[in-house]
Amino acid sequence: MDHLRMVDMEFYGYTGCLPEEKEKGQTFVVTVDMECIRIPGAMTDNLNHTVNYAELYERIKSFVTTSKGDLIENLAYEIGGIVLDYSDIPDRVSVTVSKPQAPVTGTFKTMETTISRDRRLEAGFVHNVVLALGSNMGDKEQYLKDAVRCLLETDHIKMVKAGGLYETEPVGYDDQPYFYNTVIDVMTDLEPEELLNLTQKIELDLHRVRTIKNGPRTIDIDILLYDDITMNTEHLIIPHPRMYERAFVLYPFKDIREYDGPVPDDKSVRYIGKFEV
Ligand code: PH2
Ligand code: MG
Ligand code: MG
Repeated sequence: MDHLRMVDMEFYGYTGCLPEEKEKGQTFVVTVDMECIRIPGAMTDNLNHTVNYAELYERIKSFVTTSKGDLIENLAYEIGGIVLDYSDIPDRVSVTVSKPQAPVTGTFKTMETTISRDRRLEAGFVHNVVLALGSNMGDKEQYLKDAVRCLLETDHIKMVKAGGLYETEPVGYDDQPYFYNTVIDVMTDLEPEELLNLTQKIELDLHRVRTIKNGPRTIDIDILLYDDITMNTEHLIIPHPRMYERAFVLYPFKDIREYDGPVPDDKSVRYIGKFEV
């Protein structure tokens, strides 16, 4: 995860439950911690590919210095909304609001709250899913990337994390080229059957032709896990019934999830590098 933080910004504001707090005001200290998988500007060195903290600072300042609500929790929540509206880049934001001069008699350093907001959860992307991707025809890496792009373009899938990219020996049917495999951790608002319809549609769009079982394919997208459900219908078995036997699944899987179970010791799997989406 990449972070961009705006730390200990001091403002004079009027948030508070007591009338005197709303009238006289006091100092507020605000920290904003923005999180995303990869801040695009980290690679491109272009201000348009990140969050311009100078501009965002002005927005936060004008909000904090004019708000007259009761709770610092609500102030922090609203600042989180300002951040997520300002830029599409952060997936999550944590906002800490602190009142070092809160009207409380006694000794304390500060009174503070931290409120986190997650764009994916708020959009209803509440299901955690792991998908396996494989290709052994044409430009294999490009097919894997195209599959991810097609998934993201539907607006029903958000990336959480990608495993590494691996070159793997074919399993099941030998007389075919090596595969490229990876797995991705995503969040979705789709139900399992809807997700299957989507992955099958994308397979067809990417020229997959089903001929030989386990045979060559431009792209294969399999659902490995969906939350912690188990299901077994005509079309769909979750968890994927063979995932724990397959080195080409488990190697990239271990990159994204805790897994202590056995991994087939496999010289048939070669790490190629990061899977950059
Ligand atoms: N997929 C299969 C069958 N065999 N072998 C490798 N190495 N990688 C795959 O993705 C793969 C396979 C059926 O989907
Ligand atoms: Mg498969
Ligand atoms: Mg499949």
